[in-house]
Amino acid sequence: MSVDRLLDALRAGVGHANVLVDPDTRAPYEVDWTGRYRGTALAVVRPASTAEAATVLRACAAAGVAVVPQGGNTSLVGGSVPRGGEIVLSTRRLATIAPVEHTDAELIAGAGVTLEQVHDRARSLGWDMGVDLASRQSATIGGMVATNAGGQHVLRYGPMQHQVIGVEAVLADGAVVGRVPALHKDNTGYHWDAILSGSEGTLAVVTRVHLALVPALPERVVALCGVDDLDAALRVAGALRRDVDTLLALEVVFVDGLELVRAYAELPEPFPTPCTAYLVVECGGRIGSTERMVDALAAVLGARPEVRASAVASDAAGCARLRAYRELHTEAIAAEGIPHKLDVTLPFDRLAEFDREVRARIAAVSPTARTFVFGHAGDGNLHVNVLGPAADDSSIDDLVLGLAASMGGSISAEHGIGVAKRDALTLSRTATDIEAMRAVKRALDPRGILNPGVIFPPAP
Ligand code: 2HG
Ligand code: ZN
Repeated sequence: MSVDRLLDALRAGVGHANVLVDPDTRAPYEVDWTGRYRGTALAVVRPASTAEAATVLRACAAAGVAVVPQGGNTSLVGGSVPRGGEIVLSTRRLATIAPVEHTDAELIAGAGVTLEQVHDRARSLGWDMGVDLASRQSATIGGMVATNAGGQHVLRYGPMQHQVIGVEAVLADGAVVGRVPALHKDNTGYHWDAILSGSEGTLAVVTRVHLALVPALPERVVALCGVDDLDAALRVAGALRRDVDTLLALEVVFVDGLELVRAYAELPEPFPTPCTAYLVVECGGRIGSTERMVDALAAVLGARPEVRASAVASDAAGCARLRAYRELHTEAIAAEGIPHKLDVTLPFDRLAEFDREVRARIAAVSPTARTFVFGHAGDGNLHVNVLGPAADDSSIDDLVLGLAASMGGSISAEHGIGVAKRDALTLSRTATDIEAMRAVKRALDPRGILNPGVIFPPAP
């Protein structure tokens, strides 16, 4: 099929206005959030229903043209932008949120519904969504399932996969699989939500998701606590995990990142004397639980010799002010340049050693590089952001991922593999694992149409 015939078939499927070929209208879909990954698409196609998405995939399969599924385009590993010549299938018009009969503890969200829209709807029903991310205004539910997104509340509720009751998705040949609404217990063979979780658009395009909500915890308490190093932060975190049963998040930042955020957002110095590392702790509870949460936090923080200074807030504005020291890291770093973003997990007992070692090794090979480390202390997940090296220089990425793997860690805790880490996949998965994953890919997408180049290096 010629390109013109493909574009005609796509226009017939989704309407003329939803096939974007003009370079200016395509442009925002062709570059990732960090500016590090970009490519030219043949067109951007915006289906508004599962049936339209199936038509798009059937037409692309017939033409042998690759498809890059894209939701909110918040991937940090280059997994949602074209490499060159593909059709970008934007899920943004799959934007319906529907209730589930007989319960308000669940929702059915189109793939293009944003996380913030799910939060708002869930909260209006007296419930909440178990996943939260700084990119909540843009990140979409379909992409979050496909990447098994994590975020700040994994400690309490697990990653995106744990919030999913069922999915509906379109395979590369246009066949629709899965079941929405789904049943809570349905052990009838392979689970599409599990198969597609972490598939990063390489196996199918998620179109609708049946989500489980969590009970709303309207009262929040946030603490910021300064310590001497990551070892100390982890010891305090361990005590909080043991003794505070309302924990939602246990995050860590360091003084250099905190200073960057302070300059970026004009925030005050949190304590009279700066500390080397800071824990940001969030608790959530039902109405009437604030005092109990404050007391529980104060009891642990007051008893730990590692704590040099602490501040606790229980009003919304105060909580937001303390959270901002952590949450604004990504934005503040992006304002300085295009970062190399590495997202690793380490065994808890190697985290502090990794932090020391990674900074020293980066400084040794790239003395002008600026390294920022922050992350989800409760999950053993550190984000290493490096400013300085050219966007196409992968030596720092290789160094960080190699170090994490050599210390028993994973090269991706929550951001996925995308194109950024595909050459490092062998550091975290065995050759047998990778061949089995490739076999699944071949079975579901024999012509390799869906997101080629993501997760696996292109065939030589
Ligand atoms: C976070 O935890 C996100 O804030 C982004 O996963 C991390 O910018 C990053 O590297
Ligand atoms: Zn994160």
